[in-house]
Parts: sequence; C-alpha cells; structure tokens
Amino acid sequence: MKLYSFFNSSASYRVRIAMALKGIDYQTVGVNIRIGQQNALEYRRLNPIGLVPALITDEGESLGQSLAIIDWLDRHFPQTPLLPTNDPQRMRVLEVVYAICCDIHPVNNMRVLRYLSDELKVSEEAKKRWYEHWILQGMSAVEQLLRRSDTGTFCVGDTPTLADCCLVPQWANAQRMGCDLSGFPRCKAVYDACVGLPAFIAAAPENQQDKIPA
Ligand SMILES: N[C@@H](CCC(=O)N[C@@H](CS)C(=O)NCC(=O)O)C(=O)O
Repeated sequence: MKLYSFFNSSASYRVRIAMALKGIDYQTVGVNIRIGQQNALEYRRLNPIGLVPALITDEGESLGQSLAIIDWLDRHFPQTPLLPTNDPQRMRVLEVVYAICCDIHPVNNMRVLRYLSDELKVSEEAKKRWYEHWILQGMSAVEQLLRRSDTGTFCVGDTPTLADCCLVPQWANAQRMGCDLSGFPRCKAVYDACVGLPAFIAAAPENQQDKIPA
C-alpha cells in the first residue's frame, strides 16, 4: 500500500497512527503541501479534494479522507480495532472524533489560513488569534467530552481508539502553533499517554522520511 502524506499534516498523522497501531506495512509518498503539490493534476486524480492524505490499496484503488481511510483499514485489518462496536463506547469515540475532525480542524486548515492572509489580507497577529480561538473553543468541548466519558488512560477506555488517532495530531498542531493549552489537563494526560507508545512514536511528524525544515 502507498500513503500519500505530508509529515506534519494532522490528517495524515491520524492515518499513520492507525496503520502503526495495526502493524500495517506501507510506503510513504511525500506530498509537500507547502509548495502546493496537493493541487497537482496527478495528485488530484487520486484525491479530487486536493488534500492529504490519500491511500492506494494493494488492489490499486485510491481513497481520500482520513476517516474513510481509517474506516477501510479497520474493516480490512481487524487486528487492534479502533472503533468499538458497542455503545456507549462507540458513541463516545465518535463524538470526540467528529468534534476534532469536523468542528476544529477544517477552520484551521492551511488553505483557510492562507486565504485569510492572501485574499482577505488579515494580519499575522489576527490569523494567530483566529487559529487559537477555534482551538480553545474546540478543545474546551473535547475536554468536557473526555471528562464525561469518565475513562482510564485514553480518550475512551484503556486502549487507544480512533479518538486518540485524532486527538494527538490536533494537540500537536496546536502546540506547534503556540496555543495555550493549559486549561485542558484531561486532553494533555491522554496526549502524554499516547505519545510514549511505539505506534505513536513511529507515526510522529519528526520521524517521517519526508520531514523538511519549517
Ligand atoms: N477532511 C480531510 C482533511 C484533509 C486536510 O485538511 N489535509 C490538510 C493537511 S492536514 C491539507 O492537505 N492541507 C493542504 C491545504 O490546505 O491546501 C481528511 O480528513 O482527510
């Protein structure tokens, strides 16, 4: 399998964690989103939305959208299942996943931030405020969800799930952007527990072969 990915793309990072947790071997194809390789015609044929990641299966099928990719992986590689089958665990996992992937991440994506700067001529300072505003609002909700799910080490329960595959990259991104995350101790505890695990270490941006300096 091939994963079209960018080392510090949080959506790519989600998929890399899932693949590492499942012990799936794959080849990484770096797509440098800083210089617009996600918009190349050749890449858009694989993933028409022009965002990373995209997966090419051993059968040659291409699949975009990190959550769709992880859903596919979870069904084809059922070892280390990432989505509980029973409620309330399943609903608790999915509400954290959607809070991050549907409510937090899309408004702070690179193309949105670039549109603010390049088209709307928003200052660097205002752009930073935008980013932090949506992070703090979203993470505050995730913090409450994690407290409500009343669980052990990870987002939901004592083994990593899809929720952890999504929380860790979003948290890492927010840290990289200099957000003050001190108000979210439960999220931080989960993040700290995850990043010490071999699968999360293997998937981390700093350990990717396509890593390039900031
Ligand atoms: N919903 C998509 C989001 C993918 C996404 O936003 N990828 C970002 C990197 S994290 C990207 O490719 N950004 C390039 C751009 O903004 O032009 C998914 O989950 O795969």
